[in-house]
Amino acid sequence: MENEKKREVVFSAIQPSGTITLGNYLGAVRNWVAMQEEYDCIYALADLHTITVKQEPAQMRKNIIDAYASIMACGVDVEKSLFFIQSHVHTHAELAWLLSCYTQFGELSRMTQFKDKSAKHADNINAGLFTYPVLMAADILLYQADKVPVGADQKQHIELTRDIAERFNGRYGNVFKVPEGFIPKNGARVMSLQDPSKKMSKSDENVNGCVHLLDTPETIMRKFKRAITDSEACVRYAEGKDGINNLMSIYSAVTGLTFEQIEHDFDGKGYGDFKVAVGEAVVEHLRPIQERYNQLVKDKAYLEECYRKADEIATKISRRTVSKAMKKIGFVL
Ligand code: ATP
Ligand code: LTN
Repeated sequence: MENEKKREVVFSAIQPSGTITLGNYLGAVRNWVAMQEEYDCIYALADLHTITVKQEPAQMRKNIIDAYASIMACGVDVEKSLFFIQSHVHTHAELAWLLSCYTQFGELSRMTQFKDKSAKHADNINAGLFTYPVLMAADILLYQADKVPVGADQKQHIELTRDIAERFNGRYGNVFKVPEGFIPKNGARVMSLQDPSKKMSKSDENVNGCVHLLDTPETIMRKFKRAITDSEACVRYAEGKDGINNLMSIYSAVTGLTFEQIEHDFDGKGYGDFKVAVGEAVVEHLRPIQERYNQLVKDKAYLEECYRKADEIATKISRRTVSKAMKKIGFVL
């Protein structure tokens, strides 16, 4: 028999902190789907991460199930990949504690997401918000992941994960695989439609800035028609044209057209026509995802069957890494 090459492991996660956005989809989830063919993929709903900001219990329960169904609707296939719920797999919290003792206060203080989120939630700068990247490092290192598909905003957290892994390995020998981030060329940083200097975010206070995967076609069209642009009225990609650059990136990501082709197709046309075209392309791209979502979310028993199965397998795989790390540290197992 031919010696089959072992496939590389991919790990990523998303917080079920609200409905999934076009930014989450183009920056991360779309790549999760594409990578399933070539890699052994492991994906999680990072529900433990969400409580670093205030959550309302009933809404949180709904968000978790909705996010699970949404990600499946995007094309994460539970027959090909593991897709589990972080809090059900207890090794995540365990390894996070261990790794927190190998992470420096100074390193965590430099994380820009912590600085941004503590400015935004000044009344609740809890220890979890600060140690958030350690839990994320644990998520990744538990599965000995080679590649981590994320949007550009997570680059700093991936570098920290590598530093923690290298530090631990330096002291105890080869315990963790040192992972690499996988950031897409197009779509890595989808910006707010209302303030193109800020990333599109689930928690944007201006609802028109953010397109959600499950927005109705009318809502999507309205948000794109109102998108902030500039006064040049010429569809071309250039420095200082953040609004148009963002719309061109979105259009390119959903149609596969290059920037040159887009500039050519819209030569002589105004921003009004372009915004309608981008809106329509996004509506069409999301239509099959929304249809699948509407079917999946009706069958709660099936969703539960899927995550319970994955939770169990993830527990088994990740337990091996925790045991190895604990043994090396000096715990009596
Ligand atoms: P929150 O607004 O609650 O902080 P978030 O929308 O920033 O959440 P996460 O759930 O933490 O996102 O991120 C899931 C994935 O989506 C990550 O890989 C992240 O890099 C990616 N992502 C988030 N926002 C964008 C964006 N605007 N453009 C591209 N990728 C994004
Ligand atoms: N922090 C991530 C979500 C996340 C994640 C992970 C991403 C939690 N654990 C592990 C990749 C790998 C975010 O996108 N804000």
